[in-house]
Amino acid sequence: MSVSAIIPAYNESERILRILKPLISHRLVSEIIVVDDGSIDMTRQTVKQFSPKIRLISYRQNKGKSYAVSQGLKASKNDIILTLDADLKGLKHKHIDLLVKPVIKDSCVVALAMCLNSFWMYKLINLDPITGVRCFNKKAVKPDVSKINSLSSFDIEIYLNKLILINGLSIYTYYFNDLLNTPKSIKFGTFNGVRNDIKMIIQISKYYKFNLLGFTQDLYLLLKRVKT
Ligand SMILES: Nc1nc2c(ncn2[C@@H]2O[C@H](COP(=O)(O)OP(=O)(O)OP(=O)(O)O)[C@@H](O)[C@H]2O)c(=O)[nH]1
Ligand SMILES: [Mg+2]
Repeated sequence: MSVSAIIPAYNESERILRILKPLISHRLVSEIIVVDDGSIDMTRQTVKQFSPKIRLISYRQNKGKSYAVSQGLKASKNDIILTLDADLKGLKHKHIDLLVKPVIKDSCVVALAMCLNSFWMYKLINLDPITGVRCFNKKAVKPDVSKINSLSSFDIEIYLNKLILINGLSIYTYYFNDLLNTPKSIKFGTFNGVRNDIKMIIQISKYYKFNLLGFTQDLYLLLKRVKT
């Protein structure tokens, strides 16, 4: 059983090699798909130069993270999918092993990662519902690519969580205290970073029709699916 890694990337040329290196040398990862989401930096060239083995999907217009992941899902050849943010710092084989192996063993398991700088409350409850670092079996989760295309940029994780609940899957969570997710404020500057964070919160709230109870309810149901 091998794994397709999907990496949505928007202006990540300075960071993306940090995750491509451990991925390309991992024996269980047979396909790496980078979706260059209309980047205006050198992301495309950086990936191309790094290795011809990487499948690069590139388009001019920025369409948001959800759309980028949907394109990766559509193109992926394997059932086991590992999604990763392009801006992770410290990714190692051991992290990939921990996320991928339980899903290879059991298709009804979804593995979710937490980074050192994940939101403190998520660390407290041992579940980051909006983590972009996750592994799942495409056949068990059954994502509808056309549905994802119509989601807002940062709704993809919430949508995948709904499918975990609908399909009665189990969750394994992993806390990696040596893995970091680069915050938007570092990538885009404080002003644009905060603006993007607010945009993300509004998009997720809209998904729940501004009903905080809906989000909390899903979180509670997801927590009940967590296996220790
Ligand atoms: N911000 C943003 N990221 C995108 C987009 N399309 C793809 N991505 C990728 O989606 C991943 C996550 O984006 P981030 O902006 O870091 O969002 P996040 O990790 O959820 O939030 P932070 O905690 O601020 O890091 C990265 O690999 C981005 O390159 C887009 O349109 N906007
Ligand atoms: Mg980030």
